Amino acid sequence: MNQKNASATALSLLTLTLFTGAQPAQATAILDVAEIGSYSQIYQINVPNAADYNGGTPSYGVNNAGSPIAGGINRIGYYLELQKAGGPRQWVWASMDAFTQNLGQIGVPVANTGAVWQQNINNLNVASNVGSIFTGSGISTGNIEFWHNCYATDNEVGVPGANGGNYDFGDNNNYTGSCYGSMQVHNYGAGQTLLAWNRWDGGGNGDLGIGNNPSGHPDWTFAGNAGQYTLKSMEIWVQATNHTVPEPLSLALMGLGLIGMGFSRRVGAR
Ligand SMILES: [Ca+2]
Ligand SMILES: [Ca+2]
Ligand SMILES: [Ca+2]
Ligand SMILES: [Ca+2]
Repeated sequence: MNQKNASATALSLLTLTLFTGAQPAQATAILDVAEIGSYSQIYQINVPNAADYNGGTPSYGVNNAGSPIAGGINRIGYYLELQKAGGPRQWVWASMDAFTQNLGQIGVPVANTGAVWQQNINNLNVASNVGSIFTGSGISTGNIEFWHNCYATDNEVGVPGANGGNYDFGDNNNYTGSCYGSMQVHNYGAGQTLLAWNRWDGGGNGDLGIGNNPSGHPDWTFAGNAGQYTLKSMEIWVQATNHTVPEPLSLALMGLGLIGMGFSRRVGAR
């Protein structure tokens, strides 16, 4: 499948939503994230309750990692959308300057991807509908903890403010093998985990959350709560270096035009 243009998809989703009058349960980053128009989708995955990948490829619903981004990758964005039965739909978006040009190494960091990212990230943009999330753009205090290993609480790489006594935004991945697994994006300056999905290499129910875990370890380690969500979708998007940014006005006009066409057709059919 080719990479989908976010704007075109957004229009069809918007049109569909307006005509059916119903917000889809799963909104996707296209409807939630203002900057998504200049990004292309690389991955989507419905997070399973439990996983033990052991280097195998996760069951992505969308996987465009085989289609290279002409001219290179400028930015990478992670989006997590969660909902419990009867609860509010919650989402968070965290985009950052590209930390790799390898699309195969921006998804779930299972062993066969060779991806281990334990580092700061630059120019973090954060958007969310969760009130406790510190949002903003160009944030200079982002970091990621992506690995397939087991890990310990000590602050191995000296992330400012991290607690050596619990699992948070500064931990130690000094173990080998496909054991537990961590996929976490943080804003250490705000003392905040933005999104976390852990234990996809450990078997047993995964750890999944937006923001800091209010009880237990802040980065959701050992929460084992993935089964509590009826909606749990992660999306990963990239912005090409030579991207174009669609103008909001023209997008809106195109949307109105489409709606107008549908409306007159219905009127004419009377
Ligand atoms: Ca720690
Ligand atoms: Ca951590
Ligand atoms: Ca280490
Ligand atoms: Ca494993």
